[in-house]
Amino acid sequence: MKIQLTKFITLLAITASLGCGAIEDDGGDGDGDGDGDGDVDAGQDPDAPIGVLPAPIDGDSLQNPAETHFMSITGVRNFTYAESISSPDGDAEDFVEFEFPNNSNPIQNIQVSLECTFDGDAGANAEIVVFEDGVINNSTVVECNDGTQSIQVDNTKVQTARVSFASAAELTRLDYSLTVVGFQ
Ligand SMILES: [Ca+2]
Ligand SMILES: [Ca+2]
Repeated sequence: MKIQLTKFITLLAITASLGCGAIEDDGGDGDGDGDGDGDVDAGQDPDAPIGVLPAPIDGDSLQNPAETHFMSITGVRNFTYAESISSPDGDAEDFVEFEFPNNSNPIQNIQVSLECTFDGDAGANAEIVVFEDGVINNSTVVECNDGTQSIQVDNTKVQTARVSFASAAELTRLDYSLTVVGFQ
């Protein structure tokens, strides 16, 4: 019994000294933040997305877009919408609606561009996809900073552009400017 007790006390002493050592090491980092976090922070330093601010939730959706533009050759010929999204936290996607007058030819050629500035994952990418009457049109994808793309839409339907991330490995914020030109 006495031997076992001695061993136990010795173990306690070792554990206590190890604990003290760990705390001293953390203090040596000079973080000032405190306990044990020093190790985790050191491991995530390369990420450095600690300063990335998630985009505020703005509550828009496919059914409730942020803006609606009625475009015509004599009225609104183009528009620009500047906003932000972030992933995986914050406002994940934005929606802007636009509509053209019906024409004898339902095919409407429009120009779309998406200017992007990312904060966070350097490899992140985002894109615009256009929904027509609420149905996704997979042939109308426009990626970030890819210049002005000409796409076809159906002017008998209502278009909704969705801006969302194609990929983001860590907390990343996108400040973008979406431009749609319906009539040159
Ligand atoms: Ca937004
Ligand atoms: Ca949104």
